[in-house]
Amino acid sequence: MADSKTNTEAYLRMYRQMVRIRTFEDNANQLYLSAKMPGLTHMYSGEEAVAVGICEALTDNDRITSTHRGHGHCVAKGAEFQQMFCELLGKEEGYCRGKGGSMHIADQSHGNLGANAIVGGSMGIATGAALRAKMQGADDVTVCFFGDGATAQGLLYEVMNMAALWKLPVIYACENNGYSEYTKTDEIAAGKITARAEAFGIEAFEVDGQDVLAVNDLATKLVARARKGEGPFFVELKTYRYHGHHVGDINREYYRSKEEEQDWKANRDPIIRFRSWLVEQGVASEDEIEAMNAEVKADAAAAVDYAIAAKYPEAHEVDMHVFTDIEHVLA
Ligand SMILES: Cc1ncc(C[n+]2csc(CCOP(=O)(O)OP(=O)(O)O)c2C)c(N)n1
Ligand SMILES: [Mg+2]
Repeated sequence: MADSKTNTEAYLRMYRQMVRIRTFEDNANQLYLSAKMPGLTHMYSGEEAVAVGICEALTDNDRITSTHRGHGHCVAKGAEFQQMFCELLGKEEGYCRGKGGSMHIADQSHGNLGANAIVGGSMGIATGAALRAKMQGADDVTVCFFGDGATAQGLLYEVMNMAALWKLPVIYACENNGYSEYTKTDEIAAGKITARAEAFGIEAFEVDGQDVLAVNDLATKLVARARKGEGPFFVELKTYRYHGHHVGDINREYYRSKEEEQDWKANRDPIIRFRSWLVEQGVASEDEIEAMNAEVKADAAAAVDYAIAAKYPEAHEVDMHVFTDIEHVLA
C-alpha cells in the first residue's frame, strides 16, 4: 500500500527508472541495428526490477560493480542518458570519454565502479571496495552484480571466503536469468546457487527479480545490516532477459522456445506488473503513467540525437585517460 508521501515518491522514482532502462535499451538496440553503434552490446530489458530495486536502496556514496549487461545498473545508479549514449557511440563526452563503450561503462560520480566484459571480473573490485570501506571506517556498502553463469568462476569463491572472514560490507547480487550465453543454467550449475554462499557462512536469500517491491524491500534491509557490519550477504534474483545473449543473437529457438519468452513477457514483466500495482493503489493514474512514459521517450530521443552529433575524441588522445600512474592511486 502506498502509505506516505516518501513512499509515493520512491514508487514513482522506481517506475520511472525501470522505464528509463527499457527505453534506453530500445534505443541502444536500434542504434546497433542501424549500424550507428560500434562493437557489441547486451540488453538488460526484462531485468529492470533487479537493478532498480537494489539501487533504490543505495546512496550515491554506496558503490556498485556491474557486468557486460551493464546499462541497467548504470541508469539505476543515477547516470544520465546523454553521457551514456555518447559512451556507447565512442564520443568524447561519454562517461569514459568514449573509450569504454557499452561493456566498460562506469560512472564514478554516482559510485558505479564500472561494467566488465570479463565474466566475474568485477567480483574482486567490489570486494576490494568493501575492504577499503572497512579499513577506512567508512559506512558505504558495495553491491556486486553478476550473472548465474559467473557463479562458475573460481574468483567468486575466493572473494566470498575473504568477505566472510573479514565481515565486509558487500552484497553479492546474482542475476539468475536462466541462461549463460546459449546454455540453460540448470544444465551447468549443480545444486542450489545460494547454498554455495551458505557454505562460507554467508546469509543467502532468493527473491523474485521481476517484483521491484520485493527486491527493494530485501535490499533495504540488507544494506542497513551491511552498514552496521553484519555483512556480507548473497542474493539470488530470479529474472529473464528478453533479447538474445547479445544483440546479434536473434535466432534463439535452438536453445529456448518462443513460448517461454512470451510467457515471461506477458505474465511476469516487471514494468507491466508494477504499473498495474501503482494504478490499483492509487499512486498514479493511467494518464500520469502515460505522460511519464512519453517524457522518458522524448528524453531518450533527444539524448540519441545529441550523441550522434557529438564529437569523437582526437586521434592523438588515443592512450590518454586509459592508464593511471600508481603514485596517483596510492596518494
Ligand atoms: C572470463 C570470461 N569467460 C567467458 C566469457 C564469454 N561470455 C560472455 S557473457 C558469458 C555468459 C555470462 O552468463 P551470465 O553470467 O549468466 O550473465 P548473463 O549474460 O546471463 O547476464 C560468457 C561465457 C567472458 N566474457 N569472460
Ligand atoms: Mg545468466
